[in-house]
Amino acid sequence: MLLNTYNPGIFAFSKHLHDLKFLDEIAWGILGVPFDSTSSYHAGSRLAPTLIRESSFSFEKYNFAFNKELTTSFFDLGNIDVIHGDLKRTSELVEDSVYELLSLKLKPILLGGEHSITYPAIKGLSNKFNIKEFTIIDFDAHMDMIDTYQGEKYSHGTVMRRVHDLNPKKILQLGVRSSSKEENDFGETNKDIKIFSSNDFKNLNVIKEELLAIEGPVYLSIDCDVFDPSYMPSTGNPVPNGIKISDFEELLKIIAKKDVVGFDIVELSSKTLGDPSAVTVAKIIHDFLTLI
Ligand SMILES: [Mn+2]
Repeated sequence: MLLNTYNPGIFAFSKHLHDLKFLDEIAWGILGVPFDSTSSYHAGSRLAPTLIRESSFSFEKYNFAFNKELTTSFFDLGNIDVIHGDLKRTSELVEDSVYELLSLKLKPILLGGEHSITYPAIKGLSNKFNIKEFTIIDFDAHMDMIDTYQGEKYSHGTVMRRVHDLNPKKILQLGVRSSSKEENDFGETNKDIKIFSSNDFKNLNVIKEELLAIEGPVYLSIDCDVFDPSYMPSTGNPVPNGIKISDFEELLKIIAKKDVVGFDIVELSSKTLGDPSAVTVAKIIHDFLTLI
């Protein structure tokens, strides 16, 4: 069997799996991770991969915002068969699945699920790439940098601290507007962490320059709570005063020119087909695949 997955539907415009064996270029592989067991407020992101895929069919192949058609090759491999309530075993499945994708010459796109899945995704990549050369770009309302959350080392609230333990070159956190004092102090004392708050988006050029200067492999993680709740109400831990979609699009144009080796979008929490938050997440994936 190809990966430990099942398929509840595919993302619009994805290629058929039987074309995989004819693939001679690098392409992208979509994996859903319907896991939300450590969610601390509005759980429900286990349904997000299905809602995102369903929403993806509302878009044209031509992407008006970027005057470009979606021509990137990608395959939707379905959902990882997660073990609800067991982050450790689910993380092992995510890490193994990401590594397996790489052996198929596919770069991972993970549809969360909660943010904790980013850590095993990056670990899976670190089996092939040198993690010390990685820049992690993390769009998030929260720092997720606390050492333990409710006594747990591994949780959606500690995920970027665990990623930091892996010693990437840099963690760039964009759109932050919520943290503990301990996390903020940790961010200020560690020079490999750089934070731009959502208020820093008033001067977007400074953030653009930071992104333009990135060299080496990039892992992009988008916690959809980075967006203002007016755009993205259906998320696990919404926080007022978030970033705008138009600002994000400007930054995505720069990020897409970098050597992005993996991408996840997490924390959509909804039960409603056609939820505008799910449509927005699907559009971000469509934009990413158009620009990359
Ligand atoms: Mn997060």
